[in-house]
Amino acid sequence: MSFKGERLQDAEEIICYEPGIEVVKLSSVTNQSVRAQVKIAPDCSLGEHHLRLRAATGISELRTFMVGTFPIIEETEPNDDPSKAQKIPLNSTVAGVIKSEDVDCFAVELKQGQRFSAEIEGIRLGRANFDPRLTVFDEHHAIVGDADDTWLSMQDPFLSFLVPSNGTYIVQVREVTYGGNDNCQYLLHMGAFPRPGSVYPLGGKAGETIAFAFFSGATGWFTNQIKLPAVPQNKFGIYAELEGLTAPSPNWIRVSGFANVLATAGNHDRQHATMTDLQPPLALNGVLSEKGQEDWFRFPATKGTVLEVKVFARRLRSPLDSVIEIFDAKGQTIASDDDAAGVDSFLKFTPAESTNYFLRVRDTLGHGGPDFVYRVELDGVRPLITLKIPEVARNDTQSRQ
Ligand SMILES: [Ca+2]
Ligand SMILES: [Ca+2]
Ligand SMILES: [Ca+2]
Repeated sequence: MSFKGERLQDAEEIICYEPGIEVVKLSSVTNQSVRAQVKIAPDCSLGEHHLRLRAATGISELRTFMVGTFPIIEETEPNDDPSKAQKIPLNSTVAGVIKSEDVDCFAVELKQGQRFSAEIEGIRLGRANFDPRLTVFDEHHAIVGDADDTWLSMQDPFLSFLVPSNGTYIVQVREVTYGGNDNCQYLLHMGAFPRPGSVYPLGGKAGETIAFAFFSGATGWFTNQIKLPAVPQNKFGIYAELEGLTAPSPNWIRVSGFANVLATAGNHDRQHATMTDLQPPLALNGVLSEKGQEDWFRFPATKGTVLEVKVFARRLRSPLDSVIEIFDAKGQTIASDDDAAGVDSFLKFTPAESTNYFLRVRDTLGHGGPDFVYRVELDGVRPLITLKIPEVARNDTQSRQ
């Protein structure tokens, strides 16, 4: 691990904010660079870890370090031309940089019918405003896969497909407009791992073990049993596992203090609404898997007790642009919303009677698909204090006026 910067000559310590990374020693400390030997524990949590360098005369801004499951291979230039592609074994992570007008090519040997996934972590490393693009070519220079941005990982692309025929494939990384600089660092994961774009349900009750179903075109749906943390969390990353391999980055869910209600098959009109007798707070979960689909739920509410109805879809990287409506027991609309929380919907209503109410969920443009997952939380109004610190930079949590 190396740190680069200014006035580092009296560095004394690396402060790690999460467990699992042990600093064995600091070496070759100069005023502009510090190298460290670190040991990562086998049970170290995957994903982003947060570090600071402490020197005798000050402390650095926060920096991030990603922990993954694959061995890291450094990119070697020249690799711009496919004929110079660097050979990479499957289930490896390449650490590279895209400089101005740079193109990086890697060669992988693939067998017909096997699953091949490639995923870039670029913008998510938080080093630069980097917009990577990922393209895979076969031996005849025909494009087999091409991705720029994704719902799950935003500007970072991934691909996952079943290999059409045996051969040497070229995996190409570049900046989408052929820009780049020394800070456009990336991790490129390549292998047979699963790369689901969506997970269902989008949350669960704190402390419970829940069956989460992951989906990608290359795997179909598959299920993992995952134990949720004991305390509610607004956004929690879960890593899909299939055939002993783990996805390189998480899918995002909610960990709540209340139970799930799952959509029942065919709940696409009021007569076939998914019915629950659970009183709120609760979470309604479903997938708008077909174009034009709408999902209906029936739930009880208490006269005069204000309810907040919050959709979590786009915030958790679902492509869904939700619209919700609340109907009373007679079928009259009493509240509706489209975009009160970004493109996610939010509304408050006060039940006039203690009776059953209906909720309808749909996509604003009638889109649908296996990744159009949603979660609607029905909760009472709770007192809340929010503290906001002006964001100076993504990785700077120190106060600065
Ligand atoms: Ca290159
Ligand atoms: Ca992109
Ligand atoms: Ca909306």
